[in-house]
Amino acid sequence: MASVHTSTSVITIERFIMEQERLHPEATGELSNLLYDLCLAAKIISRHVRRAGLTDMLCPQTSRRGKYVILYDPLDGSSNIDVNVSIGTIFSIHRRVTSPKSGPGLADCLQVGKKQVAAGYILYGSSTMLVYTTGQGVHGFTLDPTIGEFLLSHPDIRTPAVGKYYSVNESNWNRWTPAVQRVVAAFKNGDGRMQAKNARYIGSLVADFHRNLISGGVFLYPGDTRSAEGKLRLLYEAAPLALVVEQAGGLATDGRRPILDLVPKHLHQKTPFIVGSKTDVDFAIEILAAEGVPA
Ligand code: FDP
Repeated sequence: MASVHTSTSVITIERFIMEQERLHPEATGELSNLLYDLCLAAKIISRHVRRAGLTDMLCPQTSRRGKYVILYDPLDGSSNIDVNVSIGTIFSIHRRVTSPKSGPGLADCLQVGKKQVAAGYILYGSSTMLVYTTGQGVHGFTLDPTIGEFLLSHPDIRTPAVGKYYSVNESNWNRWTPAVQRVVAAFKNGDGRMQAKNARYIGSLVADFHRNLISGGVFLYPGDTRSAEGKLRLLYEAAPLALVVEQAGGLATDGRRPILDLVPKHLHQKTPFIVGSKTDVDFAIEILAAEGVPA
């Protein structure tokens, strides 16, 4: 992790971004400005989520010119809004490949995950947290509602190599391949070198991912007989969380290939997604490979 200058124990996200920018003399400040805008968006969405008044939220329709594109899922886990369960926002930032003098195009968005310049999420839970990476570790900030600032609360997050939890929607069991069933059964019951894990499934990707990132765990949304590619979207769900988890020492795969190596063909493309603690994801990859079938 790049070192951050601190003269006080409280570091706001604005100051953190500014200090990180200073470490890159070539920076124009455009990425920092985008991150500041994201913080503001996070505060606005958080306020709306807390008031459960989502009807008047604005989504800018105009595309501006600039060096970057941002892909985001503004409210992931939306089926949980009405029942007061944690939800989140996921974002992914790419450097544009088309000319910044013209408006952004599809080619700017359809880039392989490892080319992301920044990615992260905002979790609207018991507190609001913003967790992000620019490729130099993963840092978490908690919104202090009394002053309206995100404060650095989780510097340089590292995820445990072996997880306590497995997170999967087990109601899909009968639709999975035997290989996926073996993987989940091993997480559930233990299997030689794999100790049995505890189950935790909120059904809100950001919340499930965040818990596993901090406490250690593996989240799975494999393909099934209804949808071979599963449910989750590559560009604005799987890829940004894959960058975060890898920066924290974990792994993300579609069962055969690293998520960050997948070349997207469509904006809303889905992908099977297995993500979390390195040893657990490696274990899943090994079983799936041995059985020769995709997740
Ligand atoms: P939701 O449909 O509530 O928006 O991709 C969306 C998502 O939630 C994820 O946040 C969550 O992990 C997953 O779908 C839950 O899907 P299942 O209900 O099929 O388990």
